[in-house]
Amino acid sequence: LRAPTSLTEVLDTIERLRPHGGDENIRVLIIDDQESVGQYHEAILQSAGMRVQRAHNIDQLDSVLQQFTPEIILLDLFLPDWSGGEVAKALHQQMELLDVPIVFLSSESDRELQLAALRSGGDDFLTKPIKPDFLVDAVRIRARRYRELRRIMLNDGLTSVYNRRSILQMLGQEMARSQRNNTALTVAIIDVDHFKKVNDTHGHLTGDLVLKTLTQLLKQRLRRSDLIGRYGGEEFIVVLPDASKVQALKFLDEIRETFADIEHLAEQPFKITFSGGVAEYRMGESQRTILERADQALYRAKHEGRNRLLG
Ligand code: GH3
Ligand code: MG
Ligand code: MG
Ligand code: MG
Repeated sequence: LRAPTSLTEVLDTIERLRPHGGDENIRVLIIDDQESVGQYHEAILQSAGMRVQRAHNIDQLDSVLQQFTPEIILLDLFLPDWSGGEVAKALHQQMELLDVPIVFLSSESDRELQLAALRSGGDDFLTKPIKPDFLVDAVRIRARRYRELRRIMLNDGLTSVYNRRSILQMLGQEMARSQRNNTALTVAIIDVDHFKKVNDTHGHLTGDLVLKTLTQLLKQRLRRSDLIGRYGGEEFIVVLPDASKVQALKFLDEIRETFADIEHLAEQPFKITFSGGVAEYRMGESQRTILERADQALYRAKHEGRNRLLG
């Protein structure tokens, strides 16, 4: 194994790698029992602008994964208490890491043993020692592809908010968290009023733009921890952790007013509104129940004249 290089060599490497990175903050997890090796790889990847966390044993791995979601994992094959293959299998069994690329980084040069490791669930095999710029490129290419696929998988194609499947999954996670920490959680269903008329009068492309404007406004105005997803057609789910029903109604009502004032561009500019139903999570209730309650509130909001939020 190549020992950590001289300072000049490290600085040279940093200089060479700088032009590419810095902007994308790729999250890399390095699992290697040898701390110095992990540190060396970390220094290389950090100098290319990546965010790196290291684990040198199984306890560290557990605690790192509790607060860090890697976009690629570099995994040593030879570890004192566990084999890299077993670790790869265990990692891929976790929901969050189901499809994260796992790249073995090992001095093993025997092709048969490399293949055996890959069969256990790794995606690729790189051999140590590895050239710094090769390591950076190998990591960057795979992590970018993972990030892109994940974006397509989780987001709605038109509005870029979460799609139905992912917002529902996240709602489930937030409900569990709320229950665990005994904190408030409120869910809203928002539905554009008389949206069919926009399509009929101004065309579908204009309708699409209205949906994009609405989601952009929601993204701008809501807090970072709030989650927005497309439930269906012109219906959106907003998940507001740590917000009571009263607080959520207040946030969303300001957004409702702003939206109602927007002049949408078309041959004949027009205004449009939305209605919403809000429900605060009751400990232990099912996802289906809370969504039903929000939907019933939405139904009342429509019934009572639209352009309003009820809970
Ligand atoms: P209400 O106030 O009762 O909600 O009336 P509405 O017209 O908004 O509701 P309705 O469910 O009758 O119509 C929803 C329309 O949304 C019908 C559908 O064509 C349109 N729609 C659904 N998804 C899209 C989309 O992605 N783009 C566009 N332009 N229209 C969409
Ligand atoms: Mg090792
Ligand atoms: Mg609707
Ligand atoms: Mg509607």
